[in-house]
This record gives sequence, structure tokens and C-alpha cells, in this order.
Amino acid sequence: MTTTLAGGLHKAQEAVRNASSGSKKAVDLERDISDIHTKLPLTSDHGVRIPNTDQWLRVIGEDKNHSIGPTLLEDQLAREKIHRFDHERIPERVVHARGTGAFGNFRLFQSCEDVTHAGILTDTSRNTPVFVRFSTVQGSRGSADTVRDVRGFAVKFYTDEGIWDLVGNNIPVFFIQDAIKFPDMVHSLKPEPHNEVPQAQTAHNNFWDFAFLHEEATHMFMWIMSDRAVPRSFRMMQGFGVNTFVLVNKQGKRHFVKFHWIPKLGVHSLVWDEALKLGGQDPDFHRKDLMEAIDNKAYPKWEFAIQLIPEEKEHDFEFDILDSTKIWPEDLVPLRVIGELELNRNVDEFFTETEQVAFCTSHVVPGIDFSDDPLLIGRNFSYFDTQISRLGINWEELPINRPVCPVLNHNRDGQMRHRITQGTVNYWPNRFDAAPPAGPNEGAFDTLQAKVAGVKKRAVGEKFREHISQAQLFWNSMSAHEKLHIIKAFSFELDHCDDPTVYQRLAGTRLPEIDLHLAQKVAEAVGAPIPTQPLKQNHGKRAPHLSQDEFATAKPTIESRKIAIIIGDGYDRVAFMGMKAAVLAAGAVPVIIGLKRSPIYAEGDARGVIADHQYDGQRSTMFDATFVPGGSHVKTLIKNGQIRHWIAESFGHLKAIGATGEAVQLVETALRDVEGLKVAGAHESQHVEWYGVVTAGQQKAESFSEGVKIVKDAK
Ligand code: HDD
Repeated sequence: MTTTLAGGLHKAQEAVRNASSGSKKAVDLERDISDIHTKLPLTSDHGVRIPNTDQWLRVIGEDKNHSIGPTLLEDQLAREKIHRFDHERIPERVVHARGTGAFGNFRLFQSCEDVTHAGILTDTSRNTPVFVRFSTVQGSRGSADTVRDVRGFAVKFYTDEGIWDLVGNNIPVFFIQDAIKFPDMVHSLKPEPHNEVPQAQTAHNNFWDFAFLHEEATHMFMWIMSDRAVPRSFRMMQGFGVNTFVLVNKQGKRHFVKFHWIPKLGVHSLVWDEALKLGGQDPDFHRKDLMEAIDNKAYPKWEFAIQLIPEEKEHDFEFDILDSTKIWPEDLVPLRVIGELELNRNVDEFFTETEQVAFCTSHVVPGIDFSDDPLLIGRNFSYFDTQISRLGINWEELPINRPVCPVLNHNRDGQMRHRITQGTVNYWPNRFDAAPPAGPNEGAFDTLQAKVAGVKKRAVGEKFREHISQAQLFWNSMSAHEKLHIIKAFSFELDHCDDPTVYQRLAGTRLPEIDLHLAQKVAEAVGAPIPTQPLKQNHGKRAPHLSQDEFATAKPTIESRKIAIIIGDGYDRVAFMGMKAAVLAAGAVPVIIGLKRSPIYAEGDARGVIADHQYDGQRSTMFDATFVPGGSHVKTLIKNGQIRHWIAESFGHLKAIGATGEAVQLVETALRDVEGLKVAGAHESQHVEWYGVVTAGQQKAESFSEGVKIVKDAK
């Protein structure tokens, strides 16, 4: 089937590395890469060859029993091995600890020289290497991938003018407006201090207490309760720079800017039940999905777009454009698509690359600058600081973090300094004019002169104090089933709060400010007094591209999706082969699920096929669709409760199910008890054409143009 994670990676990685050897970063990393797959002898860290790494030096009795005597501390080789092991762990990221990353390239399609002089945003001939790390926010490093959470979308561009880190999320707004609130926010959403429960989720008293007491969190928590917080794949989610940055052109004119990533595969989500189950069944679901797609050359791509507001229009909006709890609605500020990101190479080693990669919002390149967004300014302090505690002061010298352009300055020393700088001076000015500041036309990052006036105080502007309008905008823009999912998400989360103060005031006081129906449904579900009046008038406005339904690809695609094909002895080989070929031709991945992983024989066929997996090792949740060919194997399948559950569960998760011949009866039997089901149009066709993969975002599960056709209203 596919290149699996368990084996064969080494060769695949080598091939990809060779293929991408044009990338400046790939070339740069080469000098630090060594290969374990050699037959060279083992050595200590100081390079001395070691004859034995299995037995600690000890005294062995000379009698015939060879009795074990004292183990000797003098064994410096054993000591080195244990010392190294004892210090393997570094502090995990205080947030975004769980994540995975990949290399790729960024290409610019359209020069933005009208608004910036940044090389990466003006030179369309460049192919800029990038490293991208996706993450969840709340959980620790070993937590599950599919939890309800924001996803980090951090991009490191290795540009010719230095590193640009665009450290974003898959949700365009943030919980808080001021960085000084970040520790409170993170403490409230992390496990509670007295018992360190729960792991990687907001479904607890402290988070919802914080959320209520910070009205500014309202807009963001609406997004978190939506399908955006349970993506199907990192490859199928949007990315946002969130903060407002500034672009500066050659003439010194400034534009405020927001950055967007739009996935080519559309925006798709899991349904909550799937996400919950996958948390236990396959905690690595998202990282495996990304790695396997790249290994299979199904390289994920995102369009890169910007929203621009000229400096003089800063105050033309109802909201403050520097407030990161607000979006810039696309009907007011349209997107300009300017480039494309592709991820095409997995890491060679997780720790040295994905774990040690370190992002800093303060890392921008000339032509890109910061706005006065108060969250951004605080971030610019925090990221550098956190890397010092995680990796040490010389973290920017680590292979994954170092730029591909020359680095030369008078910064020196500190723990684990690698670079060796020749010369007799390490200060500026010096008598040799060594490493002088860049001159006026030497492409330096130069802060534009700006007049600043005001009163120094701890406060925010007037527009920063309105928090409900865009929460309403988001709610109004949702489709019916997205609204239902939000109601169910609130009901789940607040059900996990056992302090009535917490769930009652959230459901009874905050939600009625957004929408009465939402508030009533949630209050009823979680046992809060049911509100009868809206507490704020809903303005009724909507905005484009808030509903993820609007990102459906023009033509439904099953590219890179995993399709389970279930077979046992006696399966119909023609239907099986036909579907397998059709799935492959559509760029999807067929995965054969057998009743066993020993050879399975089709009717009248002695060759046998080896399944990729046996059914009990997998679950329907791990696949996007299921197909069962007809044949006498159905007699066995139909008696198997787990197989029937597989079909019913897939159906419950709005996935396409296909069957031919006798297998139609299996599907009907499995779905007999599912409420509201109609199995229509089933016929005996041996040849079923795949029609499309249905995701949670769709109203109806209409899956095949022929064969079994299942119609069901949205859950
Ligand atoms: Fe942050 C990590 C995204 C606000 C402080 N943040 C981190 C990562 C992402 C974001 C994607 C993981 C980077 C990686 O993969 O290594 N953070 C955001 C976004 C924010 C935001 C989109 C709002 C616009 N963050 C934010 C604030 C602060 C921090 C306001 C502090 C004042 N964030 C951190 C951090 C982390 C971090 C503690 C933890 C690990 C790291 O930086 O490298 O410094």
C-alpha cells in the first residue's frame, strides 16, 4: 500500500532529500546530517570505538557458575550512555507542546512591490525554503492529536534576507487582546492546579470561568466550539497570522496587513464523536496523516493571501484593526492571493528538527514590520525568552533554526556556542571597521520614523471594549449543521463543569448576548436556567468564509483520502480490483482490511491477497470511507458484530459507504436500526464508481453514483 511509518522511511527520505537538494535549507542541513544506517563501528561521544554496549563492566566470579559480582562505576562508557539518557528531555513548550512539522517551499505568484519591499513578497522568481510546525495548544507533548483545540500553524521562511517566522493559528482571532493576560489564560485552560486534570481540553471549570470573566474571549470561544477546532487533517485547515502586521514599501508608505493560508484540499473537520474516539484509538492521527501524505507525494498546498488596509484608513472600521480578537471581514477587506506553500519533505529526525525548531514573532525581514497590536508586541518579547529556557541562548545556531544567509555580528559566547568567529575584535565600533552596521542601500531592517503621542497608562481604546458583535457575526454565518455542532460542543464542554456558577452564567448570561436559540439549547442541555430574552440585539450580519462549507473544493475530491476495503475469504475479486483501481486513479489510498492478515482468497481464486490490516487492529474512524465488495464472504461479515458496527459507525460519522452484490445486504443490516435512514438505489452492479467522499461539513451523505446510495439529513 503506502510507505508505512514503521519501515522504509529511511530510503524514502533519502530520495526526497536528493530531489529537494536545490533547496538552500536542504543544502544547509546536509553538513549536520549523519546516517545511522551504516556498518561503521559504534563509538562513544568522544569518538572512541566501543566493543560492547550491552553489558556494564562488572566482576564475574571465576567459578563454574560465573556468578555476578559488583558492577563497576569505573565503566566510563556505561556512565556516558546513562548520563546522556538522563538528560535527553528538554522542557516541553509551555503551550503548543504537541505538534509535528515538515519542510517545503514558498513561491510568490504576484509581486507586492506596491505595498512592500520585502524580497520574499516581491521577487516572483524565488523558491523560498520553509519549515512548518502544526500543533495543538493545550496538551502536553504526548497528548492526543484530535482533541478540541486551536491548531498552531507556524511557518519559518528561510529567506535570503534572514528568517521570517509567521507564527499563526488555524483560527483567525485570539482569546485576549493584551499579552499581559496570556499567563492567566494559559493557566485557566491547562489542567487544573490541584489535580492536573483534565489533559488537553477546555472542558473544565477553570477555562469556562476565565472565558466568562473575560468578555473579550467570546468571539474566540465561538470558533473553538465550532468544527474548526476538530480538523480532519492539518492539510485541510486554514492558517492565519492573527496579529496585524505592517508592510512598508520603497517609498516608506505603510499598510496594515493580515496573513492567510487557504488549503487547496478545502477545509474539513472530524465530527466530535470521531475526534473523541480517535484520541484513544489513534492519538497520532494527525501527525501520521501529514507524514504519510508527504511520503506518498500527496504534497499538501496552501494559497497565501493578504488583507491590506492603508495606514490612513486605520480608523475607518467599527472595530479596532489592531485588536486581535477581531477579524477583518472579507466583504470589507478582500483577500489578495499572492503565493503558494507546498510541504514536500518529512524531517529526518523529530527531536533535532521538529522539537528544536523555535519560532519568534519578532523575526521579520525588511519590508515587514510590527503594528501597535498589543498582543503582538507582548509576543515579540515572549517567544525569544521562551526559547532561551527551552534551548539556551544559542538556540538560533541550531541547524533547524539557523538562517541560510550570512550571520555576522558581535554577539558572543553563552552556553553551547557553535560558531567560531575569527578575528581580534568583538565590539562596535572597532579600529578595523569589522562587521559594520549596514549602510542606507544595503537592505537593512530600518524602523520607520513615526510620531508617538499620548498618556502613559494601563488602558485600552474605546473600540477594544466591544466584544460581542463579531461573535454574533460568526454565529450568523454558520450553516444549520455547523450551528448544531456548536450547540453540541457547548453542551459537552459545560457538562464537564461541575460548578453551577460556571455553567449557569456562561449559558444564561453570555450566550444570550450572542443568540437566544443557542443559549436556550445549551442551557437546557447543561441544566442552567433557560433564558427567555436575548441580552443583546443580534445585528443579523454575516461575513464570507467564516462557514467552512464555503471552502468546499469546486469539484469534490477524494485525493489523499484513506478508503477501507473490507474483505474475507470468498470476496468478489472483480468488484474489489475495480474499486481499488478507481480509488488509486482518484489519487486516494486504498487500505485493505481483512478478517485476518494471512492470505485471503477470492471466489475461485487461488492466489490470495494479504490485507494491510486485520479488522480488529483498526477502526472505522481511521478511514474516510468504506467499501465492501460482494461475494460469499458477506455470510461471515454479516455475523460479525464489529464489522456491522464499523458500517453503522461510518454512517454516523457521515462517511461514504459503498457495497456491491451481497454486501448491499450487509450495509442494510448494519444500518437497519439507524434512525432516519433510507437505503435507496441499491442494485446488483458489480462495478461501482466512486462519487465523492462525504465529510462532516456536508448536509447529505450521498456517496456513490451507482450502488448503495445513502441519504440522511445532517446530524
Ligand atoms: Fe503563542 C508558541 C501561536 C499568542 C507565547 N504560539 C506558539 C506556537 C504557535 C503560537 C503556533 C507554537 C510554535 C511552534 O510550533 O513552536 N500564540 C500564537 C498565536 C497567538 C499567540 C496565533 C495570538 C495571536 N503566544 C501568544 C501570546 C504569548 C505567546 C500573547 C505570550 C505573551 N506562544 C508563546 C510561547 C510559545 C508559544 C510561550 C510556547 C513555545 C514557544 O513559544 O516557542 O512563547
